[in-house]
Amino acid sequence: MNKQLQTGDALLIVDVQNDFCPGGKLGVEDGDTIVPVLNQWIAQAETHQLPVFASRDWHPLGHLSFSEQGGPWPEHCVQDTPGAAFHSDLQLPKNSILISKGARFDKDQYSAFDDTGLAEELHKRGIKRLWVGGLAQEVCVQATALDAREAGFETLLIQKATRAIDAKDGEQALKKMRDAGVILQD
Ligand code: VGL
Ligand code: ZN
Repeated sequence: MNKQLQTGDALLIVDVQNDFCPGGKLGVEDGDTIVPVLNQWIAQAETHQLPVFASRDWHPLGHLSFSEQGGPWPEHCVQDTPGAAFHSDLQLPKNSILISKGARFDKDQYSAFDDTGLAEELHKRGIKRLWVGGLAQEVCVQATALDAREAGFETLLIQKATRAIDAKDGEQALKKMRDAGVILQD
């Protein structure tokens, strides 16, 4: 399936955390079904000694994105809570590079590129192409993939490795990503 991985590629796994999986505070239907798929891609990345980047939504208590604070979402992914932990079946390599986001007091960060320095780090490592998967398809995955294109990376969305909160929004997100030059990989 993924023998396409080559030098200059990296895997970018977006927010595969308990709160975005069934039973979580902002659970995506079948969100956990992407975990075994991602594990196969992780194994391939390791075989080819390619870097694995993993972002996590990492909010302080009382974050402005929470409905109690007037934001759009129920409280989720609070720092150091079980809901903010990566899904326990996700086999992240020990040398994965973590990107924490959503800890700012002035704005939310849906994209793993939003004021995190990620684009610079990827350029520094000679990464040209990104394989993206994770949760949720129409929120942080979309924002991340669009920013990846903007930053000049060839970007592939692993469709079997992402799920949407809402099916219609997910479809719209796919269209937006495709229009921006993201390759939808099945
Ligand atoms: C996300 C909603 C709120 C995501 C993060 O990771 O897709 N969605 N915060
Ligand atoms: Zn969030």
